[in-house]
Formats: sequence, structure tokens, C-alpha cells
Amino acid sequence: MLDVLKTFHIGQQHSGVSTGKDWLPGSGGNIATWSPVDGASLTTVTAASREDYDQVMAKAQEAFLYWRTIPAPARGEVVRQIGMALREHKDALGKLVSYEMGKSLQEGWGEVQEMIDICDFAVGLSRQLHGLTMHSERPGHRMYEQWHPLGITGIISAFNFPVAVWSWNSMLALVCGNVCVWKPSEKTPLTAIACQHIIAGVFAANNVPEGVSCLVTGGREVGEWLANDGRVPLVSATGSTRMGKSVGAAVGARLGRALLELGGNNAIIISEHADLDMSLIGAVFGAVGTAGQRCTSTRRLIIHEKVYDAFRDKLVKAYGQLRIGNPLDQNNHVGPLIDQDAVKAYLHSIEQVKAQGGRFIVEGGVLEGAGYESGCYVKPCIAEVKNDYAIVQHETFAPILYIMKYSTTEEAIALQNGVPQGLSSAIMTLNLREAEQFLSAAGSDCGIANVNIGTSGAEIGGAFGGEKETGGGRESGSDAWRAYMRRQTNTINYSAKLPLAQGIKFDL
Ligand code: UN1
Repeated sequence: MLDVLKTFHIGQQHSGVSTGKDWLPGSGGNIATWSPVDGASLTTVTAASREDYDQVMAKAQEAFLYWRTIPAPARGEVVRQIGMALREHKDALGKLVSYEMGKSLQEGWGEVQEMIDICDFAVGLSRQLHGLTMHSERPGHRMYEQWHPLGITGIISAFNFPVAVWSWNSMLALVCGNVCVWKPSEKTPLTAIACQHIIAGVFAANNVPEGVSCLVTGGREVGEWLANDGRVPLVSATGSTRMGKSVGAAVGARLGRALLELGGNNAIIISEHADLDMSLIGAVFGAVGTAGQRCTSTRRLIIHEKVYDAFRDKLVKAYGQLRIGNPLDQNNHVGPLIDQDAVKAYLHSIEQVKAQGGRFIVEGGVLEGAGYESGCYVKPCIAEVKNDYAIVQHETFAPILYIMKYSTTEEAIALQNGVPQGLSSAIMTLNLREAEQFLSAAGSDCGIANVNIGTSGAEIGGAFGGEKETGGGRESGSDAWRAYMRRQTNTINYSAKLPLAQGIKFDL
């Protein structure tokens, strides 16, 4: 693994503050990094002080004046080259993601693939930042709208997708003509530093000035600086609902824009008409993949009473076959949680499930012994619960799966919607009527609703995000780019008269 760090020029100590290829000292204190895979301590990253932050902001402001004048397809060409550089580094960056964050190597590579895909998507977009044209009610007039860049986009990302979610935001923001300032999770600064090195090479080759894509590593206070900073018209934040509420309130108080992608409490409805073998793969991958640390992880299964016992038995059997261990070993299904705090939260939730009346049919617990030295490996577990338990209403970022029974489709949809979050949802069914009912206006209230696919693993081409306490933001595909631009309506009078709208007469 030390070789991978070397690939990205990371030694014993590295600055976590950069304006592009230039690295600032990072005088805001030290962040000690370590791997949940083996507990090894890795390197020290220096965080941004307020002074560093202001220096970065000044560079970003200056860079925006230049970047916004570059034609969008030319900005897209730079992003195309970033996609090529990511292809070159896919193996190493994927390994580093897996080692620093603890997700499986397949998922580490998958995350880099998402970055490559969003680059390709953004390149195409750079020629399609379309506005509409309208017919003016006045003779000799033309009306249309155009989309202009906003300025500095602040990006606050979470540890669980340490690099992909940054790229969803930054690649779109960059083709839109914005400049970016990224605050990565303080739990995963090394992958962020690696990305900064990768893009710096592309920027240098294209004479892109310092400040177009910046890094400000640090803790909560750095996020607060971004949220409160009037120089940052858009703050895109991914993380817990608690964090999102505080960022949203701060950005809202200054009437800035916040794009929030927060917690989920995602359910799969397993209908009596489901293909149970297919449902099993979707449910188990959704619940234990990334050790239950995706915002789209499957937290709840709502199972029809007629297939409840059969599906429960299949689940228990499948959980018995899970291999938990080093995520870089491709024979393992489940890696570690991110840190000891996450393990505590997992154990606390298990206690709460029991205290509130839940019954575990697959027991949890922390693994010890050879290969589990980091103390972050836990057993995926399953409990039979009621949807209204306080703990079931809450998102625990760990592989704890809740199961419950239903008898009518209406009841299943009400259970699925009966949580504060609204990110991802799914129904497993071969019955057209109930599938369409689930997708209708009276169906799932989530931003993502799938049929015969689990809740996690969304493709980049669709808009990603959710409703209610998930925050309402949409990132990635479809027309999510509009959040990164400002719309301007233009009316041009090419007649020799000045008629007023609505037929108003005003003669001098
Ligand atoms: C997240 O967990 O923050 O749908 C993002 C998925 C991934 C992205 C998840 N493409 O699981």
C-alpha cells in the first residue's frame, strides 16, 4: 500500500490545502490518517487554517474571472483529459480508496469508474447547456434564456464515497464555468490529495490557472466557513442529515444556494410476486455492500406475508455465507467500518433495537483476532422490527438490516414512505399493476424508485438525490447541471418602437 501512496506523491506528511498544483502549508493543525483495513497509521495531513482558506478563496475568485470566459466545450476538453488521467490511475486510486476507506477493491475501482463516467457525461454536457427560446408577445422582439456560471462551488463530501461524489459535483461545475473548492471528509483526506495531484497534471498541461479546482482539508469548522461565506454562491454538501440541516440553515440565512444530499432509510418491498432469488442478491448486496455505509444502503425489507418465512430463511442462509475481512482480498464480501466511532454507533443501535422490542435473527458483534486488528470489522445482522421504532426511523451507517411483514401493497408503500428520509426505494415484483402503483404519484415518495433492482448502485446518468430529510438536492446526471448555473432571461427589441408588455400605454 505504501507504493500506492508513493504513486500519488504522498510521504510521511502532506499538505491538505491546494489551489491546483500549488500546495499551501496547511497551518490549521494535523490530521492523523490510518486505515480501517489493518489499523496501520499512514501519514499526517495538514489542515487548512482560516488564513489558508482565505488565500484559497482569493485564488478561486481570481480564477473564476478567467474560467468563465473559456467556451464551455473548451472547458469540456479539460474535463475529457481528466477522465483520461483517471483511466490511467484507476487501479492505484481504486486501491487507495479501498485501503483508506475500507470498501471492497471492486467497489474502490467502481468508484473510480463512476468518476470516469461522470467526466464523459460532463464532456457531452459541455455542448448541451441548453436554454429555451420563447415567442415574445411584442412585435420585433425576441426572447430567450441562457445559463451562466455561478462562481465558486463549495463541495463538502463524505468518507463513504470519498472521490466519486466530489467528481459528480466538480466535473459538472467545471464544464458549467464554475471554479471549485473541495472540503473532503477529514476521515479520507489521502484519496482527495491523490485526486488533486491527478487533476493538477491536466491543468498544468492546459495552462489552466491556479484556483480552478482547490482543496481545503479540515474538520467541521472548514465546512462552516464555506457555508457562511458570501463568496460561495453554491454549497453542495453530502453527509448526515444533522450536518445538512446546519449547512442548509447557514447557506439559507445568506440566501445562497445549498445542494443537499443527506441520509437515506432505504427499503425494498419484496412482493408475493417477486423473483426471490433475484431479490436476495439485491437485498444482501444493498445491506452489506460497503459495510452498509452507502447513503443508498438497504436498511429495511418490507416482505409480503406469503413469502416472509421463505425469504427470511434465504436471508439467514445467505448471511451465513458472508466472508468478512480485508476488503483488498477479493474473496471477502464485507470490509470494515470506517472507524471506532462507527463501531460504537453500530453497537448502540443493536442495543436500541433490542430495547425497543426487535428480535435478531442474525446476531451482530465485533470481530476480533487475526485479520481484525483494526477493531472495525463487524458482523452484518438482521432484526425483525416494527417500522415505528425510533431506531428504525433513524439511519445507522452500518450493516444492520431491519425486516418487517405486510399484507397489502398500500400498506407496503405506507411503510416504505413512513420514515423521515426519502432517498432510494425499490420493489421486487413481476406484477405490472403493483410495480406501476409503486412508481405512481401515490407510490414511493423517494428521489429514486426502482423495480427489480435494489436500492444502491445508482448509475451516474440519472439525477441522484432524495426528498424530505434527504435534502432535496439532485446531483450527477439528467439536468442536475442546472443547479450549478444561473438562468438569465433575455429580451431583445429589434424594432424601432418601444412597446410595453401587457399592452400598457405610456406616451411622453
Ligand atoms: C452515497 O452513498 O453517498 O447509488 C452515494 C450508489 C452510488 C452512490 C452512492 N452510485 O450506491
